[in-house]
Amino acid sequence: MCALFIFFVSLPNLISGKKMMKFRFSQLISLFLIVSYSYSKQIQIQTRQVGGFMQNQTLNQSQISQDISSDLLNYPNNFIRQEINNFDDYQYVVQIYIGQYKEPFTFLIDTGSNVLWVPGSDCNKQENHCHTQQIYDYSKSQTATLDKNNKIEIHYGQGQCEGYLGQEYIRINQESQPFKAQILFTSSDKDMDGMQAHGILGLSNNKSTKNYLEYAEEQGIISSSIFALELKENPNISYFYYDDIPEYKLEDIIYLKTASHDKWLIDVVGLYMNDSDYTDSNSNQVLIDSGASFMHLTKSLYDKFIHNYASKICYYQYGEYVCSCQKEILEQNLPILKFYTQEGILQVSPQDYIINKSQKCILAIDFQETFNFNILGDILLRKYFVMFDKQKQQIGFGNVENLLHHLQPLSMLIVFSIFSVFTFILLCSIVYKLIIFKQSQDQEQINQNLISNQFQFQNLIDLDSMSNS
Ligand SMILES: *[C@@H]1O[C@H](CO)[C@@H](O)[C@H](O)[C@H]1NC(C)=O
Ligand SMILES: *[C@@H]1O[C@H](CO)[C@@H](O)[C@H](O)[C@H]1NC(C)=O
Ligand SMILES: *[C@@H]1O[C@H](CO)[C@@H](O)[C@H](O)[C@H]1NC(C)=O
Ligand SMILES: *[C@@H]1O[C@H](CO)[C@@H](O)[C@H](O)[C@H]1NC(C)=O
Ligand SMILES: *[C@@H]1O[C@H](CO)[C@@H](O)[C@H](O)[C@H]1NC(C)=O
Ligand SMILES: CC(=O)N[C@H]1CO[C@H](CO)[C@@H](O)[C@@H]1O
Repeated sequence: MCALFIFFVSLPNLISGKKMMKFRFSQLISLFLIVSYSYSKQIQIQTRQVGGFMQNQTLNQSQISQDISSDLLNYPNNFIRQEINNFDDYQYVVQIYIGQYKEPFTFLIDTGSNVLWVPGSDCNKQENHCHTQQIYDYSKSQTATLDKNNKIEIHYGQGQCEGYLGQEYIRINQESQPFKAQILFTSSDKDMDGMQAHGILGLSNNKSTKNYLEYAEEQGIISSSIFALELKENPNISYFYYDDIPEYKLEDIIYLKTASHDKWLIDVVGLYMNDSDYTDSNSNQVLIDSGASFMHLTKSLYDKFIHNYASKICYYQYGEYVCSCQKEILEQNLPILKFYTQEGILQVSPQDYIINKSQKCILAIDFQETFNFNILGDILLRKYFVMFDKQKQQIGFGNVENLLHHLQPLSMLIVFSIFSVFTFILLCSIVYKLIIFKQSQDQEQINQNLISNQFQFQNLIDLDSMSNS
């Protein structure tokens, strides 16, 4: 850009004189070379920085892990991140320790619900059905408290459970200090048999209930209740970040205000499938829900998606759409879903929403008729580093590469418009200068004529005077 600008600034001088032109032109070329050289140098430096950053993130990961474990030994309270267990890219699960004997339990990370629950003592009863044999027997704990009069039922998109709210000591990590948090000890559950965890870890944005990180913060175990998810596809490792999220993860993150005080909802200003506008004023919000494996669109949007795109290369079988497995066919026939927010575009491409399940490529997009917003589950979360900040009521989306990549059309547009303005100015100045040049040439011609006329006139006068004398 700089080079272009200098080019334009020097141009008017360039055209103004023939003699000047030769001199200026060589000067200009060398200037242009210098500028473009330094510009390319700058780009090189930039990419090197990005490269270094990448190395930190990937190659030196082992070192970072070492740092964390040594941190754990030296400062038992200073946690950074925890590995997440990924079950077939369907369920993301972490381990938490309950009670004075640090009994380990696994929990599905769910930003879509607000209760932490574990199967309780009553699951032992014959008449009760629980999805797992492993229970937390609160009746043997000296620290657990619960209110048997307060029976609670929770309904999820799929499945439900019921039990009693209580309190018990828990630890985020085996080495962490214990803190007391609210837990639902279930007595039975239904349609939970596919769940690969003992319980669910509710991490919604509900203002009227505290999640376990807020309890930990309140009791001084961690300094902040902010958490972040970095979900990956198998075999890549997924991470759960909390307390102290590394600075480098927060570079280039965009923050979106939550649109609700009880859910991780964000406003979308537009929804596009490739370049077609599917913005729907009846569903202009999206829920960021790690408890959902798929994407659950509102029925009307889902119907349009199936009718206009998926039906061409996918067929319905046993409750799901089975699609072609060929990458080219998928990319040619299916659109990129683009959710435009105030700060950037969140997008999901066919390669993200067509997933391999036991040798079949199935459509990981579904519909729901309960809510008037779209639910974006792990399909979206796998694309971005997502930070949840309940205190500031905002969600951060990181993954520089993706966001920059997606915003590129916009920056290209800006560059293009600046370029066209400059080209316009250039053309104008060329035309203007040509006119001036022409005019001055004409003027010169006139002057010359005038001089020769004068000369002739002089001669005439001389002749006159000669004839007079
Ligand atoms: C990444 O590397 C740069 C230098 O290569 C260093 O200054 C920075 O602290 C590193 N960041 C992390 C998080 O390790
Ligand atoms: C938020 O929590 C309160 C108290 O537990 C509950 O009554 C309410 O239904 C929750 N809201 C949502 C949206 O889950
Ligand atoms: C995940 O792993 C696959 C292959 O194992 C690799 O191709 C891909 O780039 C990885 N993705 C990320 C985000 O690291
Ligand atoms: C799914 O897996 C099969 C082999 O297991 C592979 O050939 C195909 O490319 C995969 N498809 C997608 C969309 O990942
Ligand atoms: C969507 O756009 C991609 C390129 O961005 C293109 O390859 C694909 O064919 C388009 N899909 C449809 C259904 O138009
Ligand atoms: C590949 C790489 O960058 N490795 C570095 C990881 O960090 C250690 C200690 O800071 C360096 O010595 C390695 O060169």
